[in-house]
Amino acid sequence: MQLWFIEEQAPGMALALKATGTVYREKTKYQDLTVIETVDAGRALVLDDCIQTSDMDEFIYHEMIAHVPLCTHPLPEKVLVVGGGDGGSIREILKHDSVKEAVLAEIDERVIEAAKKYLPNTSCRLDDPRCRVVIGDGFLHVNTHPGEYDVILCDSTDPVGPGIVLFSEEFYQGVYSSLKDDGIFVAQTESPFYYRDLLARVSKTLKGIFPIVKTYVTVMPTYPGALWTFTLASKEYDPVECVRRLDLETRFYTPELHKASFALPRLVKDIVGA
Ligand code: AG3
Repeated sequence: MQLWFIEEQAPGMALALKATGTVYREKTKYQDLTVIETVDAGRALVLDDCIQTSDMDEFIYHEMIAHVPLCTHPLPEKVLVVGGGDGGSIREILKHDSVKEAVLAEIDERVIEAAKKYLPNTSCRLDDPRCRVVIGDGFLHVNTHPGEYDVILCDSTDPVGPGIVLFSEEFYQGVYSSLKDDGIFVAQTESPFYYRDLLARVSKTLKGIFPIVKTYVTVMPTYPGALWTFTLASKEYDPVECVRRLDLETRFYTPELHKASFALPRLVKDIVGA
């Protein structure tokens, strides 16, 4: 018998991963949470039928969401992750010695617990003394912590369910106020093929709030369309001009790739008006 996990990524496209079974499944207060064991991609975390991380490629996403802003900022000491309950972003952030505190504001405690138990490679730094976990609404958090953070990452799900508010102008205003005067924000902004309008809207909205807004791209084999975007918004430092060369242990990120990832395909330039 063959077992396949299939994510219907778009009405006419699906990604299938051959699986050996379901490791864990739970309906949390917010979403359907499943951990599967796959043949080629290792363990994968699936929320509401959407793959969030897999052992095969999570390092690409987490290194790119974390090291691009953290190597742009000259001295990141206090960092916030909104969402990101699997812990992958925290693991990367804590590779930076300058970071004194990494706060994780995750609304769904069950994601954290499941990741700790079933995705040890990703969640491995969640119990680090420099990491503080806040179970709660990231929207509320940024609106109640003015001027606190050097860097804020929005490591959200797709803009459906609990993640939808994290793509709103009101949230971005909160992020701006929660950053210090030279702070940097990065959000995962989905596939340019399947979330074209969202990417355009996020870029436009952030440009109305921050002086420097740039989109960068990477490849994510298990995500819809495989070409993935992040949007960086900065109060002072330009992510293409300022790239600190740190001795980080990475598998994907390099200082050269940092710069190169801002060289956009025409398709993406057209969407974000670059
Ligand atoms: N967050 C973005 C996942 C988007 C994937 N979408 C999908 N499979 N339809 C990832 C969280 C990792 N910390």
